[in-house]
Amino acid sequence: MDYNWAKWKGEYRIKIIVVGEPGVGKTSFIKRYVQNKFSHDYKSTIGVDFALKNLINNSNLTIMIQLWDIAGQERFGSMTRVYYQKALGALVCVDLSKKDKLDAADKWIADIRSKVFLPINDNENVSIPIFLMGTKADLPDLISPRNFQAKGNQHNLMGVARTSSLTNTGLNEMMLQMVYKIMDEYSSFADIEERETESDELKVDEEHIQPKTVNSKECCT
Ligand SMILES: Nc1nc2c(ncn2[C@@H]2O[C@H](COP(=O)(O)OP(=O)(O)O)[C@@H](O)[C@H]2O)c(=O)[nH]1
Ligand SMILES: [Mg+2]
Repeated sequence: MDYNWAKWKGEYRIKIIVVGEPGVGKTSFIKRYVQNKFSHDYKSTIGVDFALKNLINNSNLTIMIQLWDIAGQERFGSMTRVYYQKALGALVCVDLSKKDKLDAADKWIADIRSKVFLPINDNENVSIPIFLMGTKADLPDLISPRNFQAKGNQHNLMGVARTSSLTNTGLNEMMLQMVYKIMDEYSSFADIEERETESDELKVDEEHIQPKTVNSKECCT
């Protein structure tokens, strides 16, 4: 795929949430992609954590990816709304070496689609883009590419990718593809400058409130 990043200028931040059953390799993916490290030790994640990576960083354009790891909450099969808040994309992870676990993707996709929306105009919300991420492609006896793609089609997902964090296969291409599509369709939600303008408006409101407080103090001493 060809990418033409030059069509955007400015500073963008994209929150992407990473979900899926315990042990599928979510934390390993984030570690590999952001720090280029891999470990075989299984440590379940405690607490919501996120990692930042600059995908593009030149004088005209900065695209920062914020990858949110799950908080051990994956045990409950769904996540809190806070975790999903302001996400612009989701990676639903399934372990390619567990043929009977492909359907676990269904409930994660349903959970995301019931909890997070992008208001594209005054009366229309859309669900965020979702990628189906197959993990551990280095192992034998994998879910077939055909069945895997069929799962993506069944849910009308933005894309599917077969990856391995152990061998660092497919991760960069998957992220480029996903972020490019998010920028193409939803860059206004990722634009940091637009977001700062929003918070400036909030500050103005606070200033309106402050003088009242001062007045009331003056009145009563
Ligand atoms: N063979 C192989 N093992 C992996 C891969 N990614 C993760 N693992 C292993 O799978 C286990 C669970 O990984 P982890 O990232 O903690 O899963 P999480 O619970 O989804 O965060 C660990 O023992 C990892 O070393 C991979 O690409 N290939
Ligand atoms: Mg984890």
